[in-house]
Amino acid sequence: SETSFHVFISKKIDVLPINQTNRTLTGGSELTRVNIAIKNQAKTLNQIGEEIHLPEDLGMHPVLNLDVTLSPRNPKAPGQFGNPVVVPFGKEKEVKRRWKEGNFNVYLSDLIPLDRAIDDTRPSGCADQLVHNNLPTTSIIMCFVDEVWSTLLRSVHSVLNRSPPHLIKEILLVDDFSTKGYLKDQLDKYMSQFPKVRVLHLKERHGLIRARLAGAEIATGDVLTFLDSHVECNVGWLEPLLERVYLNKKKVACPVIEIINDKDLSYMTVDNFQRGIFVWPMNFSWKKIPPEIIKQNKIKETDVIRCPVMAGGLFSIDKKYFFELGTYDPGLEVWGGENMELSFKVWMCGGEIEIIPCSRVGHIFRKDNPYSFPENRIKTIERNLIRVAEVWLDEYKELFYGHGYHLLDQSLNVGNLTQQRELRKKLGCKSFKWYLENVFPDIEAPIMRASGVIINEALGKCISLENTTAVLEECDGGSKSQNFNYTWLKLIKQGDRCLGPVPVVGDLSLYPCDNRNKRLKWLHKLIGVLHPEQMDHLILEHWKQLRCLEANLSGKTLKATVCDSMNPYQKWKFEKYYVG
Ligand code: LR7
Ligand code: MN
Repeated sequence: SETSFHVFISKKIDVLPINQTNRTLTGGSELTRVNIAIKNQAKTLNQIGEEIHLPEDLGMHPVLNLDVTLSPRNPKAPGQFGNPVVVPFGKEKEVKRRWKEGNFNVYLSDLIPLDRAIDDTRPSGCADQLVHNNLPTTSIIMCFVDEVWSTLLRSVHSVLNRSPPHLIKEILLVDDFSTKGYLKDQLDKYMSQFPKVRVLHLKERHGLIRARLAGAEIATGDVLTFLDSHVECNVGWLEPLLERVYLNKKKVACPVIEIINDKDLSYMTVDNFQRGIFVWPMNFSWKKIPPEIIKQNKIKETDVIRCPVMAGGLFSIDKKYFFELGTYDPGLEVWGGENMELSFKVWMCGGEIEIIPCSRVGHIFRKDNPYSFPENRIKTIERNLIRVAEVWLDEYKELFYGHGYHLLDQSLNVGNLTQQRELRKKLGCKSFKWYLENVFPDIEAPIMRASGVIINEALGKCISLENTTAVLEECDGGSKSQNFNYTWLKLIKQGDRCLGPVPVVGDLSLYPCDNRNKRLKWLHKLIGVLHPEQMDHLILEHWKQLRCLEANLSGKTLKATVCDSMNPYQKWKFEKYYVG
């Protein structure tokens, strides 16, 4: 379009920042040739460092650095400028007593101004980046349950104080059936002084996922911006997020999440070069971009960072796109997993998740949820994750269950998944394998734990299948009947059948595989990974007695029998082990 600068770098489409002072576009580091359309005129950047001068009127302006807190009424007030606050002498008991109201230093939060100033922590260059004049408007959606009064208010004030008013369509505060009196009777009154703030009181506990959806349903802005209810938005935070969504409505833009310390309420910046990732069994984590990669690719502090998953709480998404994607799975309860679900959905169905370094928002990180879960906390989160795994992970759900082994055994009722699976089909989303290869290629995700022939220590012979009976033979890696896969769910597979003992007799045979059948599961401690020369038992844990796979002295047959830790006829090794 006339005013956007889509830059085509081979197949990737990205957007180059425009230098505002001399209005130039410069070819970046990894580009060889870049075609740009400016006001419908094609121009080409042929090499790194080459510049294109832009026309006078781009329909853009430098980010509005609005911050009404910059000359605070009371610069000496505790916590001003994001400084740490010291607990006054003699108040330690009160601090302790009030801590559990929010699982952070509630006493100090009440002490610091609701509109305190914080440092501008943006990397240099952010303040003069250009954004479009016609950015979409946004609805801010903040849901909360029993949030502390001063942090909730500080969150709202930080939005009002540091956002361009014309871009805020409304601020929706969704009260997820709080029990605290002040959130019922005082909040509406306090917020009535701000025409843009609306409070929605839910009639029953929805959990954060459905509470956000309740907000999204009534939102009237073009973009939805979700925030937690204990944040402080920093100067210039909003426009860079909306700019990304404006450039491409399938971009989901997240701010850099900075830290409001739970003990002294100080505002602390964080390392820019981090991606949001997950570790099995699907726990969110940050991963540093290695310095050599930063150097190699000349990644700048202001460069957008593409993330396999988002942290969850803070992001802007085009409203129409959010609904096209089918929002969140409304079957997710209370807390957890929804960030995985939305991230997989966005990437696999054609969108992108980005962290925008020029947008920064502080968040109080706490050790524990300060509110109650209607049902068991751990079970609730696990149930959510199982729903996500069952809909999005394809064959990789074995890794999920393999790392959270108990998840497979649970008699948890995860509810109906038909709708979610159909949605994925309808949207024509890509496979989880595609996601891993293209979005998260640095994850260690081998589908098998070990594979190839299975060698016996005493005999140096390998397990082979004659029809469906297991026997021993001279090893031959090329032989199909000697090749097995050892899966995350502890099955020893050949094709789609699994090795298991014949009841009572103990001979080995092939059975139809069943991920939940404990009687087919072999524990193998995989010391082969660390010491390739060592071998270990293959143990059936779930028979009346522990059973180990043993080669017969004759060197022909094998059986599952009483374990003997020293016996080399009971020690085995797979040809190849995978780390993951
Ligand atoms: O039942 C509930 N109803 C609610 O309205 C439970 C919670 N909530 C509200 C709650 O008041 C808060 O405003 O939902 C918001 C998030 O809950 P938190 O603050 O207890 O969550 P968190 O900050 O510990 O956890 C992160 O992961 C969650 C997983 O479901 C959500 O996605 C949170 O939004 C998310 N927070 C962030 O991404 C901030 C940075 C954390 C990191 C890394
Ligand atoms: Mn939070």
